[in-house]
Amino acid sequence: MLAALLGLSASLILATPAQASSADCYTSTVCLWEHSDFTGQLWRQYPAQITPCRSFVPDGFNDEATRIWNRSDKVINIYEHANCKGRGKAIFPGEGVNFDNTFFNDVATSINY
Ligand SMILES: [Ca+2]
Repeated sequence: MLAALLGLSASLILATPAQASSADCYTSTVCLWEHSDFTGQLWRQYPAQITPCRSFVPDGFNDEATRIWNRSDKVINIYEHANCKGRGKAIFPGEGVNFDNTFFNDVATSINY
């Protein structure tokens, strides 16, 4: 089951801006949107794909995230720098956070759990 999910999600890292909405954040994934209203570019992965640390740079999503929704059962951490360094923020299972007007708006560069 997990292998099937991983294979499927490889093509689902980024949705096109015209498609992105909260409905595109699937059960058990971690989703980040470019804008606070769930629009713009969407980055989406399963927790197994962000360990031990995943950078947003190769995904074209560096310093873009403004909203996060953690639909996984893991505590997710985002970081201001690559290699999961710098200031971090924990996002708990089921938690959604809007980074507008916070330090983390357009700052996240890497993620892990
Ligand atoms: Ca943004």
